Amino acid sequence: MTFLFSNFQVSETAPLGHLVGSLRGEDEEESRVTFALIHANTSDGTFELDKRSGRIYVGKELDFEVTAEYGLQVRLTEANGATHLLYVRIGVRDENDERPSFTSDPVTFSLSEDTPVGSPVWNLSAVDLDGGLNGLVHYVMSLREPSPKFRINTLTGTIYLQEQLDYESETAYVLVVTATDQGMDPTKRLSNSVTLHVSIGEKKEDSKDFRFSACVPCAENLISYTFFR
Ligand SMILES: [Ca+2]
Ligand SMILES: [Ca+2]
Ligand SMILES: [Ca+2]
Repeated sequence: MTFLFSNFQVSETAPLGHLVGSLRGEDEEESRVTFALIHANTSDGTFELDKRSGRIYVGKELDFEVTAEYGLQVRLTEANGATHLLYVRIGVRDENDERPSFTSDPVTFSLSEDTPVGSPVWNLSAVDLDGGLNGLVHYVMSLREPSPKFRINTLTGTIYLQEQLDYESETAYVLVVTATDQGMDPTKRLSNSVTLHVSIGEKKEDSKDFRFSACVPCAENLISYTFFR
């Protein structure tokens, strides 16, 4: 008995019945050889083997995100009864078929108007289950109303304050961030958006700093009051 190895690649979006590869050689005599699938790391018929032609077909829908590689063992029987064992490795090729997704949408948070400029104020994270560039997410802020007080780090998804907030002039902001994967084919990139509602809180006044005096004319006396808050 001899041991032989074969390697095939198939796209995860290959339709049912797609020809993955053929185990049959060029030799005329091989027409009398038969093939039998004796073991697979999945026994659910993901691949079908034609025992006469040695052709392997896709039998069930593939998903790179679930199984990226299969191993099959095939017994090859010659006309004279001699048998050989074939190890067949089938690699599943990733396609960009997963869309980035945010864990929650919309996102709501509040900031004090005295938040220092340059502070990170929120961290967004979108998950894309694809492999490699198909699953690498870039973030872009697509709506910055009413003014560009915020910016986002394209790679990390961290949002920073870039201008001083002022409760008296604006009490809320709506931001829209779009996460797009970096699939090799730019026309097939997938994206998803999230809306952020940011409410601005008034600065907590320090009672030591906040004091004023009022002079109230009262009868003949000028009385001085000091107010604390
Ligand atoms: Ca998939
Ligand atoms: Ca994929
Ligand atoms: Ca993707």
